[in-house]
Amino acid sequence: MSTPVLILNGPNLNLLGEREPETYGAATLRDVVERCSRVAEDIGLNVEARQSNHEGRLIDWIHEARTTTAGIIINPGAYTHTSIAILDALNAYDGPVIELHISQVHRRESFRHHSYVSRRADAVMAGFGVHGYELALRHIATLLG
Ligand code: CA2
Repeated sequence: MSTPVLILNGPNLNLLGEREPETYGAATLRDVVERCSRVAEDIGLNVEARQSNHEGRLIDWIHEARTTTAGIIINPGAYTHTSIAILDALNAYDGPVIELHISQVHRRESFRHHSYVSRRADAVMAGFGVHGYELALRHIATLLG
């Protein structure tokens, strides 16, 4: 088995598919993880998916990922726009990092236009809907060779 890619989702993303389908679509987080697992199998990757509503827990998982994962796909939720602590944790991570947003954040409120995480991310995706997770996985596969 290859070293896994971590798919990390931040606050409120556990509600995917339950609220605001016009912004975030109808798929649940479980659907997203299932699709990613299938894609990962096709392209010879392994995925591990985690979600938390707590900043510190996300940071602990990023620290743990330093020795256990080959790359990180992160949707930090609203912490994108507020968390220097998550940026610092990602700065201590050596593998590829892709920042992902389901919605096209630059078309939304101005407070969603700035991202701390983007200073570390090797690639940033926004507006691809939940399909973005699969695209990010394929991109990380090319980065990992
Ligand atoms: O577009 C994205 O993926 C976001 O990272 C989602 C965050 C938002 O704060 C960012 O600005 C952009 C919010 C996640 C909330 O997720 C929900 C999903 C379904 C229902 C309610 C909230």
